[in-house]
Amino acid sequence: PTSHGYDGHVAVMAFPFGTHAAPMLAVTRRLATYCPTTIFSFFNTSESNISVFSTADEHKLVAPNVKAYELADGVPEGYAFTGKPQERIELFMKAAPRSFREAMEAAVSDAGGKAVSCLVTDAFFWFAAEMAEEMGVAWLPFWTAGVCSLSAHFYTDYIRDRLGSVRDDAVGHEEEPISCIPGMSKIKVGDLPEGVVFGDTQSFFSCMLQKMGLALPKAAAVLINTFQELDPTITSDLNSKFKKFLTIGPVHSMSPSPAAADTYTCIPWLHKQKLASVAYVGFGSVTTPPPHELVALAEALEASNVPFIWSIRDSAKGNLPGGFLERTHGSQGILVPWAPQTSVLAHVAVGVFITHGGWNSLVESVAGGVPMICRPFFGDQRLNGRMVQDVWQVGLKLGPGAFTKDGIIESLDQILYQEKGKILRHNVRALKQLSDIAIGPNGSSTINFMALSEFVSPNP
Ligand code: U2F
Ligand code: KMP
Repeated sequence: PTSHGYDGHVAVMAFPFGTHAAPMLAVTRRLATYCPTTIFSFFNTSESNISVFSTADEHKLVAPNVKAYELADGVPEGYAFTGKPQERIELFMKAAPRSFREAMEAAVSDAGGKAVSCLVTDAFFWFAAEMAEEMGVAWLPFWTAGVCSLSAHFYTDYIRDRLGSVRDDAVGHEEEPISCIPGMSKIKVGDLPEGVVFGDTQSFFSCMLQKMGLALPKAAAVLINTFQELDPTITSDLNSKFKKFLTIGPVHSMSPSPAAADTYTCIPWLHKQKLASVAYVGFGSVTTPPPHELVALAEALEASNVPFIWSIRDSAKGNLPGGFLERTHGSQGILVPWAPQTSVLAHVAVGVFITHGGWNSLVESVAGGVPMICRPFFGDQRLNGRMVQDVWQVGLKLGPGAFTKDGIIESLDQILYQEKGKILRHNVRALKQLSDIAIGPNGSSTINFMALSEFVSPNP
């Protein structure tokens, strides 16, 4: 887009790891249709751009007023990876303030000199608060997970003060409740993201989240992929801490992207299954469970004879028990390297979701009315699993975390065949209704989306 006829230029800054860029692009798509006279420059690494733009988006032109820009990944030339965790994230983040500034110059020049008028960024980019201030524009950070984890990061210093003795080592304190924060009475110390009070509180990642918590009150508005009725207490508390707090989710239904390709024919397979009978299994984009847990899960599925769709990377299949693929694939279930997850979870044949509890998966499961079995791994996932089991009561959380064959057999039985499952299904369907209302006409997420479009467009 050139400057002619356009009255604003929004720089959208995506985080290119985990499932952050996809919901960010979804929000950008919808905003661009609401604000047709505003230019949207979408900054993301080329690797992440390839995965988030569908093949339908020819030349990455999703709308005439949206353009994707390639951002440096921050890996120095000839760099030898040491293999430490989060190495790519650290390299990316260290280079990010500069990479974004450089890419933004190119976008401004492409836009015929139209200066950036607003920064919509992943909330991880705490440094964007300062950038926006220097540029004299609004900063709109987007938290791609839920309010519970956002609250944990916002209150990190406070929690550390209150739980002083627990610092660095939660052993023996895992079961202590976090009663000092509004809406978090069911949360236990051991559920917090690592780096808040236990684990490495000084790691690059923990510092990033802590700085984010301190920067958010400077934002013109904080955006989040949830609906306010899901956690009214935490939402209203954060609402009182931020200038504006806009719940604009579930993003995948509020701002739907072109339908994902069903390359491995999951949907036709589901059409042949009974109502609420299928287990869908998937652990998001970052994690694969360790080999012994994959074995436990495979054995449990086989022993319980539950029909399944398992989204599993080809590289992990080698860890499945001998003969499992031959005995089950195509008959009892299907194993696919990638599933059209939102459509799978929306299908009436799916009765349970075995998940790591990543936030996108969680809201997609709620929107599909599907109860969950959560096996959390890191970050916000333990908090999400706790909320699923003890607050919303829409699923079970495996404790103390790991999969065991008997644990999965028992959970599948409870959810698919026992009274417990009926209650969980009833509860998750009630949440689904609230979510549908939130994204409907005059719903809370719809109203908040309108407020957001007024921030980004000078003449809505
Ligand atoms: C990080 O999330 P993850 O990528 O690990 O997990 P999710 O938030 O659950 O997102 C996975 C997405 O990938 C999609 C699925 C979700 O939108 O529909 N997907 C698919 O379409 N097909 C497949 O076969 C498998 C997945 C992080 F790890 C979490 O802790 C955070 O909560 C999250 C958000 O910040 O980011
Ligand atoms: C890699 C990632 C993510 C991560 C850790 C990784 C990621 C993510 C989070 C996260 C951390 C704390 C929270 C919520 C999320 O951690 O994408 O409260 O969102 O090693 O890609």
